[in-house]
Parts: sequence; structure tokens; C-alpha cells
Amino acid sequence: MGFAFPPPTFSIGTLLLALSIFLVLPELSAGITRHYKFDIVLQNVTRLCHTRSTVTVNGQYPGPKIVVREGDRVVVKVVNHMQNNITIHWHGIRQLQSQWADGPAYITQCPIQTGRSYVYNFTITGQRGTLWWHAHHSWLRATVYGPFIILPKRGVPYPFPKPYKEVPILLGEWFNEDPEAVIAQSLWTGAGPNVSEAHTINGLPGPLYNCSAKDTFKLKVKPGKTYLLRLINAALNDDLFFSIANHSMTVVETDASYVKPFVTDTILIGPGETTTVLLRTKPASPNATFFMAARPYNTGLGTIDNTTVAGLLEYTSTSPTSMKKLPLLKPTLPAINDTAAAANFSTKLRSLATLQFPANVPQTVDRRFYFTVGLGTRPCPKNQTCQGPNGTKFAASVNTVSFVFPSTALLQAHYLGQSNGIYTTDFPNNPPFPFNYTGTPPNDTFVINGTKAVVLPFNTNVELVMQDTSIQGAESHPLHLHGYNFYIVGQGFGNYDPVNDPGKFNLVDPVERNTAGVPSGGWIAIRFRADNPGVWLMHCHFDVHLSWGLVMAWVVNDGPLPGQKLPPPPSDLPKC
Ligand SMILES: *[C@@H]1O[C@H](CO)[C@@H](O)[C@H](O)[C@H]1NC(C)=O
Ligand SMILES: *[C@@H]1O[C@H](CO)[C@@H](O)[C@H](O)[C@H]1NC(C)=O
Ligand SMILES: *[C@@H]1O[C@H](CO)[C@@H](O)[C@H](O)[C@H]1NC(C)=O
Ligand SMILES: *[C@@H]1O[C@H](CO)[C@@H](O)[C@H](O)[C@H]1NC(C)=O
Ligand SMILES: *[C@@H]1O[C@H](CO)[C@@H](O)[C@H](O)[C@H]1NC(C)=O
Ligand SMILES: *[C@@H]1O[C@H](CO)[C@@H](O)[C@H](O)[C@H]1NC(C)=O
Ligand SMILES: *[C@@H]1O[C@H](CO)[C@@H](O)[C@H](O)[C@H]1NC(C)=O
Ligand SMILES: *[C@@H]1O[C@H](CO)[C@@H](O)[C@H](O)[C@H]1NC(C)=O
Ligand SMILES: *[C@@H]1O[C@H](CO)[C@@H](O)[C@H](O)[C@H]1NC(C)=O
Ligand SMILES: *[C@@H]1O[C@H](CO)[C@@H](O)[C@H](O)[C@H]1NC(C)=O
Ligand SMILES: *[C@@H]1O[C@H](CO)[C@@H](O)[C@H](O)[C@H]1NC(C)=O
Ligand SMILES: *[C@@H]1O[C@H](CO)[C@@H](O)[C@H](O)[C@H]1NC(C)=O
Ligand SMILES: [Cu+2]
Repeated sequence: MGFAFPPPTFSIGTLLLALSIFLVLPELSAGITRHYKFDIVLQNVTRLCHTRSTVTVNGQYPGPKIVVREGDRVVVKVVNHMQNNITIHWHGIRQLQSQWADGPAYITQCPIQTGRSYVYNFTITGQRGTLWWHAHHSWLRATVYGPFIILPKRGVPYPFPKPYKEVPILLGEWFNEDPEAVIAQSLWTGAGPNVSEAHTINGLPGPLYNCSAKDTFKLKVKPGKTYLLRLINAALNDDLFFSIANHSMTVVETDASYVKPFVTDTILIGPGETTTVLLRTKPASPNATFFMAARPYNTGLGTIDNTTVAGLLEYTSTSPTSMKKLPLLKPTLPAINDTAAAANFSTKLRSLATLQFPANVPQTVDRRFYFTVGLGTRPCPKNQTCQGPNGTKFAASVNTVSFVFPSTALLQAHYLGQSNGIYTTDFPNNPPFPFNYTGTPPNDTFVINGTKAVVLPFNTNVELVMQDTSIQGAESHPLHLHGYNFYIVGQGFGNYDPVNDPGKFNLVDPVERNTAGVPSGGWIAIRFRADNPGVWLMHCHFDVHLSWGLVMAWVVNDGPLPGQKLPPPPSDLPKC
């Protein structure tokens, strides 16, 4: 399965696009409006010889591709034709002056209920590269996701050789059972959720599973060409290693920010992250077929889906030898618990940091935060038997607070000045009681629950250190911040040392991202400038940890100028 490129756009967009070609509008002209319609419908999908009713957009799994240019306006009408509530999040889009279009349920909007619709309307400002969109309510994103590709403005080249073709590679997880039933069961029993049956590339598990050989993604390539692969990890709960047999890749961009190019055989990609690579094909058809494969990186104690998805890289050849059965070469992926390989990849990432694409790292800090991220437990309700650790329920937290989603949207409460009873602003700046975070866990691992936020004045320069804990096992956590990109100024293993570690921070060319892996048994330091007023979720992008409460919210107040204020909500904003 390949994707056509450039994409189909619709109505006004197509018309304007055609006009702009004829009129030869000046370069860097204002963007055009791209219209899309997302019908949320159930569709029977068969994988691994197992058919189940699946939540989809327009009946497609994975969902449709959005392709726009920097500066364009994007208008997506989402109509919900199924029983569940749903919202859509435009992962990595900054939503400047369009805060109501971000999408997380009960944060920036109430969900779109059965038979209702909502128009997401936003412009793409100062961003270009690979992003994606996905459902942001419960575990619906298991099947409701797709690429969101932002091309540079017309006439602006990539800062790397122009590729011959561009190909989205969506990595995902397939469950034979309804993912909504899987998480509901876990939340009820307190145990870890059932794991997925397969990983997928563009929705297809590939030949390494029972009854799936026909569902294999094939990338047909010509020799001697450069392909741009837009990798997206849409898996629910797994960091993934990705590799292509006998081919190396050049990483050029992550999370829609250009990076200093580097060559690698293996990519590490966490859920929510995107990585764009150049793949240079062999100069002549190599008389072989190559697997591209992905499987998890994981150090946690729980059971995970440790299976391997494979797709095929096939060279087109005009020679009759192509009719012969070619040898199939397989890549060597790092061991599942190979933390050294994971760190080796993530520490190579550096911002491009040129005049045209500068790294605007805050050089001074107004507010410092230290957050522990990790698992914990919740007591078992009185008349129930729970299947979590020692008869408790699994939970997760930031600074021991396990987030409870409210029953009305936080952004609405903030806009109306009615936080009372909906959220509190006492989220702790530091862990409430210090311990050896990466050593022996404390006896009491219970979390407290709450809907707590940190309030930031407009334009605050924030430095945040996120520290993994070893409670219920050290593991990496892909932390995603809505509404912002941040710079990863430092990372390390063990406990963060506030005296000696800041001296090693990179304030020159740190990588800019919207999602970052807190290393297993380690920490990460990020900086961002709070220049986007609104209410912004920050959470682990493992959906199981999100469901268990590894979530918090930043409330960024308005600035003094007109363009620095939260605009009023659109008239069709869903009601709770
Ligand atoms: C899915 O399959 C079931 C059983 O064959 C059928 O009743 C149902 O109508 C199908 N649903 C869709 C959306 O095609
Ligand atoms: C999208 O927002 C712009 C700017 O507020 C507005 O002019 C336009 O009418 C909106 N489009 C739709 C379809 O709501
Ligand atoms: C989870 O797995 C268990 C054991 O295989 C099974 O009994 C249960 O039905 C599964 N739960 C769901 C929601 O599929
Ligand atoms: C592929 O096979 C053909 C025919 O046997 C041969 O001419 C060609 O050199 C081979 N190419 C490579 C790269 O080995
Ligand atoms: C994958 O997990 C299963 C079940 O936990 C285990 O039996 C198997 O050895 C694991 N396979 C690999 C390759 O780690
Ligand atoms: C990874 O797992 C293997 C097999 O379970 C074990 O022998 C090895 O020590 C582990 N490595 C690390 C770095 O934990
Ligand atoms: C105990 O279980 C019963 C029946 O499931 C339920 O109605 C009741 O609310 C529960 N009591 C408590 C204290 O949770
Ligand atoms: C398990 O829980 C019980 C009851 O809460 C407690 O007494 C016991 O110390 C716990 N055991 C462990 C190993 O945490
Ligand atoms: C924390 O625990 C780790 C692992 O047991 C140990 O190596 C380290 O020395 C401990 N640190 C402190 C400050 O006690
Ligand atoms: C934690 O539990 C251990 C073993 O049960 C005990 O020796 C220790 O005193 C406890 N520590 C605290 C702080 O309660
Ligand atoms: C939060 O904690 C309180 C007290 O333990 C409990 O009654 C309530 O149900 C919890 N809420 C959630 C969503 O877990
Ligand atoms: C859908 O959302 C509304 C508004 O928050 C809520 O009242 C309702 O219970 C939700 N329905 C389901 C099935 O969760
Ligand atoms: Cu996590």
C-alpha cells in the first residue's frame, strides 16, 4: 500500500491551488484553506484472520492523510456517526490563536457526541514537517489516526536533497478485541491491560504473524533514488526500534523540526513521536528483497506485545531475474531491553540551528519545575478484589498526583473564570516527598488523585526536569506537551543532580520536539517559553499510563497584547 503524492485536497483548496499556479502568486503568499471531512464510522476490519468492528474515519484504517503547506488554514468537519464520544487531536500543531481546536477531551473541549459534529479550524504557523492526527478520548486512537504532513511554503526548499518520493510509514498496534473493552477491563480489575496481538506498518502486520502474509506493506523503489520516509509511531503503548535490512537512513527531522542530519541503521521512536529520514536506494537493483521491521524497546515489568512487524522494500527491476524468487534479507533489531541502543539514538538528535531555522532556546529561566513521572498504586475499593500489585490497582502519576479528567472542559472553565470545583491550581512544583527515585521504591506507593494545574504568566521561561521512578519498574515514558514545542537541554540516568547537571546543558542546538522520552531510570530537562495562552495537557503518550493518570495541565494566562489572548470559543464547540 503506498500513498499518492501530492494528495487530493478538496473544494476551495483545490480551486485556489489551481488558481495560484496560473496566476503565479508571489512566493511565500498567504496560505490557502484546505477543507476535509471526517466521518467517524464503524467499519469491519480483518487482520490475523480475525474480523472486528473498528472505529474509523471515513471507513479507512489507518485514517486519511492530511497534506498542507506552512501558512495554510485547515478546516476539518468531524461528524460522529457512532455510539462512543470522540475528539480529534492535531498532534504537534501549536494551535496559536486556535486553542479550542487542540482536541483533548475534557481539556480544550467536551467530546463530540453521537450524531453531533465539530469544525476544527486552525492555521499552520511556523511549522513544517511530519506530524499526525489521532483521536484523543479513551483508547479510540488505537484505530483513529493518520498522517498530518506540512510541506514548506511554496518555493521554499527542504534543507536537504529533494527526495524522489515521500512515503508515510505509520507504526501502530492491532488488537483482536475492541481496545475500549481492553482498557475498561484494566481500569475495573486494576491489572495491566491485555496486550495487542500485532504491530503494524500502515495498518498491516506483515508476514511474521499467523494468517497475515497477505496484509504486508510493500514499498516498491527504484535503484539510485532518494526516498523520504515519514515515520510516525501511532502505537498505543510501545516505544519501537525500526530498521531496514542492508540500508542505512539519514535522519533529517523529528516532530516537524529539522535536525542536523545523521546516518543510522536503527531508529528509536516513541508513541507520539515522528522521525523523517532519507533512504538512498542502492545504485543497481540488488537482486534481493529487504524487510523493514519494528519491535518494541521496553524495560518495564509488565507484559508487553513483543512481536515484530515487517514490511517489504522491493526494488523494481526490468531484468527477467526479477521473476526469480529473490533472497529475503532481515535487519538485526536491538534487544528489547537495549537501553544503550535507545540512548545512543536519542542523544544524537540536534537542532539544525541555522539562521533560517534557529534554535530559540530560552537562555534564562523564570520558573523551574521537577516532576517525577512513573507508576504507583491505588487502594482497592472496599467490596472488590483487585488484580494490580499486591491486590491494589495500578495507577500512574506526576509528582504523585494521578490526574482525574473533569466532566467539563478545563479551557472553558478557565475562559469563564470558573475553575472552582473543576480544577485546582496547586499542582506541586517538586515531588512532595523526596526518595531515591531510581533506587529501592518507598513502601507507600499510593498516589493521590486530583485535577490539578500549574498556572504560568504569559511568556514565562520554563525549565522542567522530568524524573522517571522505579516504582513498579523503571521504564521510559514518552511525555507529550500540547500547544508547544520544547528543547531537550539535558538528559541522563539515575537521579537528576541540580548542582552538577545544569552545567552540562546544551543551550546551543538542543533538539526541538513536542514529545520526548524520559529515559528508563533517568531524567530529561526541557525548556520552553509559555507564549501560547490556554490550557495545555502534558501526558505520557503510552495510553495505558494516560488512562492511569500520568497527566497534568498547564494554564497559561493571557498576555497584554491583542494577539496574546485566548479568543472566545467557536459557536459549535461541543457541550458536556
Ligand atoms: C460487520 O459485520 C457484521 C457481521 O457480518 C455485520 O452484521 C455488520 O453489518 C458489519 N458492519 C459493517 C459496518 O459493515
Ligand atoms: C475558520 O476561521 C476563520 C478565522 O476565524 C474564519 O474566517 C472562517 O470562517 C472559519 N471557517 C469555518 C469553516 O468555520
Ligand atoms: C483479556 O485476556 C483475558 C485472558 O486471555 C481474557 O479472558 C479477556 O477476555 C481479555 N479481555 C478483553 C477485553 O479482551
Ligand atoms: C542482479 O542479477 C543480474 C542477473 O543475474 C546481474 O546481471 C546483476 O549484476 C545483479 N545485480 C547485482 C547488484 O548483484
Ligand atoms: C515475548 O513475550 C512472551 C510472553 O511474555 C515470551 O514468552 C517470549 O519469550 C518473548 N519473546 C521475546 C523475543 O522476547
Ligand atoms: C536484557 O534481557 C536479557 C534477557 O532477559 C538479560 O540477559 C539482560 O541482562 C538484559 N539486559 C539489560 C541491559 O537489562
Ligand atoms: C459494593 O458493590 C455494590 C454492588 O456492585 C455496589 O452497589 C456498591 O456501591 C459497592 N459499595 C461500595 C462502597 O463501593
Ligand atoms: C501488601 O498489602 C498488605 C495490605 O495492604 C500490606 O500489609 C503488605 O505489607 C503489602 N505487601 C507488600 C509486599 O507490599
Ligand atoms: C539510589 O539507588 C541506586 C540504585 O540502587 C544507587 O545506585 C544509588 O547510589 C542510590 N542513590 C542514592 C543517592 O542513594
Ligand atoms: C518499609 O518496609 C520494610 C520491610 O517491610 C521495613 O523494614 C521498613 O522499615 C519500611 N520503611 C518505612 C519507611 O516504613
Ligand atoms: C479519587 O479519590 C477518592 C478518594 O480516594 C475516591 O473517592 C475517588 O473515587 C477517586 N476518583 C477517581 C476518579 O479515581
Ligand atoms: C459523552 O459525553 C457526555 C458529555 O461529557 C457525557 O455526558 C456522556 O456520558 C458521554 N457518553 C459516554 C457514552 O461516555
Ligand atoms: Cu508512561
